[in-house]
Order: sequence, then structure tokens, then C-alpha cells
Amino acid sequence: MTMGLQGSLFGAAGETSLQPLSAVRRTPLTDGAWIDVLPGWLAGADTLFERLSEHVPWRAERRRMYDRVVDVPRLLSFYDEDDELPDPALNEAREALSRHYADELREPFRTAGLCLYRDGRDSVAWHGDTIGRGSREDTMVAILSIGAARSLALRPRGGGQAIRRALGPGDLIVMGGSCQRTWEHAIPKTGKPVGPRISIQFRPRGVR
Ligand SMILES: O=C(O)CCC(=O)C(=O)O
Repeated sequence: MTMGLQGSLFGAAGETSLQPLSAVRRTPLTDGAWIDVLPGWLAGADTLFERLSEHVPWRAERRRMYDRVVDVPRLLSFYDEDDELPDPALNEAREALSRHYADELREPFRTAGLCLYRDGRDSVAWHGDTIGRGSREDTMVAILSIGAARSLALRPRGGGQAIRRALGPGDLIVMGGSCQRTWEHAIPKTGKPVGPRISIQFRPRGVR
């Protein structure tokens, strides 16, 4: 699939490189949750976007909602821990994250979930990554965002003030601590004319 990028948003094509993760900034949330943010972690995000949008086997999914089956409003591709990642830049990103968070996470990031939001109508609803161990254990989910800027919204599960972080091309956000079970996150739809975005989520084994 080839998705057009707006020239004004993306720089000249080139190779990708990662900035040092020592520059990441942590924001504590409530109940032992936190987020780490590093804007512009990946340089050359436009190049990676072009490669992934073309070479990843994007899948459309359908989901039951009450008495109807509806299209999931984004395209998906999942790489389990033994699968070859679709681009060497993703191996580098996963290794860098595993190295940086080794002492705190005490296990490497293993899987990569990729989502393609084709435009502002694509979204993901409020949820925590609680299918696996995230429902009972502290863990981390690291998201590398490339393509058009979109907001990631977060809110405490029991109710409370939501926050938003705008994720631009190459930006990193890591949700850590109890974030998956005590907070929820979403990519809200937007009426603004936004281009396509790819989210790359790295997770440890058994977190989904
Ligand atoms: O698009 C994103 O960055 C968030 C993706 C997400 O929350 C998920 O797929 O579980």
C-alpha cells in the first residue's frame, strides 16, 4: 500500500537514526503509572513511514459490536517475538529500548504491533493493554509514532482528568508502571485534515 505524505510535513528522504534515550522525560501519573516522552527520537521518520506503508502486510479487521459486525477503524499488523520485523530500523528501536529500560523493566521488549491510521476518521477507543500480564502486573508499552501528528489521550480508569500528548513524526512515548491497568489510552478521531500515521508499539512477552 502506498500512502501519500505531505511534503510540507516531512523532510528530505534519508536514513533513520535514533537519538539517545537519556533525553527522555518522565511524567508521573496517579496510582503508580507514568509516561516517558521523547520528541523526535527517530530522525528520518518519513523514510521509515514510506517503507512500512509499502512493505507491511496491513490487515483490515472486523469486530462484533452488540448485534452488528463493524470495521475496525485502522489497519493492523502484528509481529510476535519470533517473527522477523519488517524493517531494520524497528530492530534498532527495540534493542535501544530494551537496553535503556533493562534495569527497570527486567526483561526485553519483544513484540511489535503496528497500526496504520489512514486519516482522521481512523482511531482507537479508550482501552488499556490488559489482554495479557498488563492486567495484573506493572509493565511498559513503548510507542514510536511516524507520519502525521495525532493525539494520544490518557485518562485514569476510575474517572478523572484526561491528558493528551501530541505525537509527531519520530516521537516516542512509553507508558509504564501500572499505566495499562490503572489508566486507559485512546487515539481519538479528529475532524482536522490529517494524513496517515503509523504507530509502532513494542511490548514485553505476554503483554497485549
Ligand atoms: O496508535 C497508538 O499509538 C496507540 C495504539 C494502541 O493503543 C493499541 O494499539 O493498543
